[in-house]
Amino acid sequence: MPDVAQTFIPVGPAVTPVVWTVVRVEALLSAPFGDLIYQAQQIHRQHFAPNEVQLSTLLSIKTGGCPEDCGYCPQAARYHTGVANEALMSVDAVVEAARAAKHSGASRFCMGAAWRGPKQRDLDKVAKMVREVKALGLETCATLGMLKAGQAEQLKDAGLDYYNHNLDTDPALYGEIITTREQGDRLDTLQKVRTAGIHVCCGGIVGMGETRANRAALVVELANLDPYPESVPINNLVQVKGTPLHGTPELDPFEFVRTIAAARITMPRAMVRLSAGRESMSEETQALCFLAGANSIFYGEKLLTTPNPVADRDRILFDRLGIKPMELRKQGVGTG
Ligand code: SAM
Ligand code: DTB
Ligand code: SF4
Repeated sequence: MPDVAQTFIPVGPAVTPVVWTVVRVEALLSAPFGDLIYQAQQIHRQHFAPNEVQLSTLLSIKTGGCPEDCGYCPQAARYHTGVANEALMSVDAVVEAARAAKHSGASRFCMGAAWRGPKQRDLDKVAKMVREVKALGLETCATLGMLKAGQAEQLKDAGLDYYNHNLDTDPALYGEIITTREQGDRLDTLQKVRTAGIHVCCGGIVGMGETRANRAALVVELANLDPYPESVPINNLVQVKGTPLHGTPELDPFEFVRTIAAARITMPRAMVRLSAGRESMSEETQALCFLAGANSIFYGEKLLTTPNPVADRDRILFDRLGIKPMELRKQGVGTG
């Protein structure tokens, strides 16, 4: 296994670039579990306080009826999943939910919409939401699909800190999971987000029937973005009846933990988020994810449309593990 810890020379805000290869990351993923976790934990401690985890709360501001065909997603109109198609929420209702999230302890509020991309009229309303949520003293994040020219700048002006746009899977598998867009479209939007000066939140989903080599390829693609994303959500597929991926054999939890470790090692300064899939994950697996370098979670009883552990359950888990919620000032994005 390459001694990755030695290849990173932290030099202030930038890090000496390293080009990752699938062979190299597959070697990481295939290392003895203890060696991999030890290395990830060492790198984690070089860059972060070891027992702090950041809390993001999600809200689906526009649910269901999406024209895309993502094989994992309960919100695609073409699948019969029982998710009702709802209009874009009012600004007041979103701000109320953000206030409740802050009260419950979240530091970042992420607004998600089931769109291929936002229409201009809708984006104007989302910009108002961002402005008001930011004014509450929360970090803001939005995930609205593909952006057109000027839209990222509009969101930045409104105070958007992060834009979530996932690469989702190995580029070689992309066309088997989504046919209504190409991964290159995602890269275009990510570039627009970067150019507008918004932090990038970009990760993917595992547990979709992929191989270890596919997971390595996803991690490589994320880590070789220049610069790599500030936030990296690693989702375990939430299987929803009616979606094409329902019934996929479950991923070995240790493979999930390995993927987190590989993300931490290859993107040492990123916030690595243990994202979807916690509802059906044991506390022990979650603890291993934190040990492997995960330092962020989605917090609150719902993701977008599917369940997530209730806040009390997470508070108890944090107490048992001696983990504290990360304070906003340590997360690299000011609220001013
Ligand atoms: N429509 C926008 C888009 O696709 O970028 C924003 C919302 S979309 C629901 C955000 C992300 O949620 C997707 O990129 C995918 O990674 C994740 N996601 C969707 N369904 C999921 C599932 N069943 N399990 C895990 N992650 C899922
Ligand atoms: C991300 O990577 N995971 C979140 C967030 N970004 C938007 C979404 C998970 C969605 C899980 C399925 C659902 O609840 O609809
Ligand atoms: Fe639509 Fe996003 Fe779901 Fe794909 S993941 S179907 S784009 S809401």
